[in-house]
Amino acid sequence: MSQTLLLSDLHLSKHTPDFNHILQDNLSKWAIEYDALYLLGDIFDIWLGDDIVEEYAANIIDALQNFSKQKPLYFMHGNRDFLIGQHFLKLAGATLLEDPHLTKIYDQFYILSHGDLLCTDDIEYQKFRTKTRSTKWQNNILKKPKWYRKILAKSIRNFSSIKGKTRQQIKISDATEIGIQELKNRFAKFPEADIIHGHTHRPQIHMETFNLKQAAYPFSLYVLPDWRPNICGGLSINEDNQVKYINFKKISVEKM
Ligand SMILES: [Mn+2]
Repeated sequence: MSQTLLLSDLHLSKHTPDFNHILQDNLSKWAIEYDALYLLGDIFDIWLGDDIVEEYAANIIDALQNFSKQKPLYFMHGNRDFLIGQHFLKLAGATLLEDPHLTKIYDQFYILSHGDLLCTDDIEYQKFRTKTRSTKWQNNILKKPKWYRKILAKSIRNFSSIKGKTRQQIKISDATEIGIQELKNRFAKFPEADIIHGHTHRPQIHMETFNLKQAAYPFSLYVLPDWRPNICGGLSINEDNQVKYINFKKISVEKM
């Protein structure tokens, strides 16, 4: 049966060799099993420019390139890897998607988003996001030396790390109904479109609860899982429009 795979929030780095191998090993299988792969942001824990590519990242790029030679690969920026640029995309063979992006997978419309846009209660973060997504700001940063950009990495991480945050601060890092309503309004011509996003690390399938006031149609909202020990997964959509969570990491008996 035809199926498509969507992943986000892998947060890969040189400190996650297990996850890196799971991705690399699976990519060659996925090229056979899936029609396409969507990477919806924060694939890397941090990305400071295409001119700073560590060995672990080069290996991942190779595996992505191998996939994209066989099947379409789509890529959307997250709040950690938004400095991924044209050089990376070309090497990986990935097509960049704007956030948000409306697409049709088999017979169903989906609005795809990383998800940080939806966290409208986090006003400080939204200001930071607007600033750091401007071409002018990015061009300026990419001219700075590596040591400078490594300092910047700290503030990028701080905005989305729950470490040292209060319960209230953690709460404002979730998608809000206002954010979801705004997203639906942007694609008002497609009221039946479902939403798929990541970022919040709160994997869940919301259905009836998101029958919003101004939405002409009920729709489903799928939150992608982040990768953590024993859960390295994503969402698959099959040609019958069935969406399901999948886990690529076999859970060993001892750890269950
Ligand atoms: Mn994120």
